[in-house]
Amino acid sequence: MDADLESIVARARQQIASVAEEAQLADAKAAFLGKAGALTGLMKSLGSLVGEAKARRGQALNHAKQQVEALLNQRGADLRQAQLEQKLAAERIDVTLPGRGIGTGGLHPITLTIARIEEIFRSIGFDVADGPEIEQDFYNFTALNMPSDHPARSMHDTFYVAAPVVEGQRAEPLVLRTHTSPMQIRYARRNPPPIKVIAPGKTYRVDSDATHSPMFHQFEGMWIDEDVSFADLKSVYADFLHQFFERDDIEVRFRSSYFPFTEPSAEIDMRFSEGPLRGRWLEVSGSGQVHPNVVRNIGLDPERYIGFAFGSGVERLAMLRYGVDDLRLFFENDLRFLRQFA
Ligand code: 2NM
Repeated sequence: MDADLESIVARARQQIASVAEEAQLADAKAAFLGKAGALTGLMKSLGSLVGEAKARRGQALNHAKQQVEALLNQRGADLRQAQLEQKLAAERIDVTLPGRGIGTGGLHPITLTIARIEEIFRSIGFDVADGPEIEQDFYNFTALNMPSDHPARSMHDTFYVAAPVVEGQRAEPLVLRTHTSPMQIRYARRNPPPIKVIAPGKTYRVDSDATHSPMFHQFEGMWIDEDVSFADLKSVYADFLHQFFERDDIEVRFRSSYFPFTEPSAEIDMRFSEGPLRGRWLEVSGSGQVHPNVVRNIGLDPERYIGFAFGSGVERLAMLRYGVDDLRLFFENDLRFLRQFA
């Protein structure tokens, strides 16, 4: 081959070998075979030759061109292969690695406690009611004999929720229920006596400190029939406490109190006669005889029907049962705490 062509092919070999990415190959191709390429220029000068010399030079040029094309193709193939191998290496999945494992979930201590409470009350013949957490004023307050000027109705104590606008009119504001009694009212209006029901669930009040959370859990109970008495309340609640704490050394006492929805009303206290809390009276529930106005509001005649109701805090009982000393532990979701109940 002619010396000038050999040196062009040698230059091409060098330049093509130094190309690191497929996209840059086009530049190398243009430098030798493009419009202004080194070989293209020489092709054009073929016209000035004739006969044998022209044929020989033509063959030599073609040969040089084929060599450059072969170099370009080979380098392109090499680069694509290298890229593929890099991608495969980067995306490789080692199927022999051990699996991540499936963790075992657990129920939250408050959920566990509510389940226990439901089980115990079902064993004493109570049904379990369910209902909305966003309530109408009627079910949360009015039906429960709480007059319009009752302090619990103030914005200070209750989370109000703007009701949707229907046909251009905004309905009465709704409230995040401040107790679970509205569920009992709903239940009692749908079911005939004897009414024997508990209503467990979340409740909301504007309150937040070391011993109060804006959301907490309650369970309220109600038993209404023609001859239900305070003696029944005391035996039901004492039975519940014995089953809940799984111990016999429990005393129960009633202390006079006031609630708008009961008359008379009483606090229920308990004390253990053994263990670290022995001898200390602990307040565990509010209670009372269901107020005649409330009996009327659920559609029954208070001259014929009578009963009792109580309301207790789930967190309070869970703390006593499990020995938890800070209410906030239930809401922080620290797994070190929660795993102890799993
Ligand atoms: C309490 C204390 C006393 C109560 C009353 C009613 C209902 F629906 F019958 F009116 N449910 N719960 C009640 C009574 C709740 O909580 C401290």
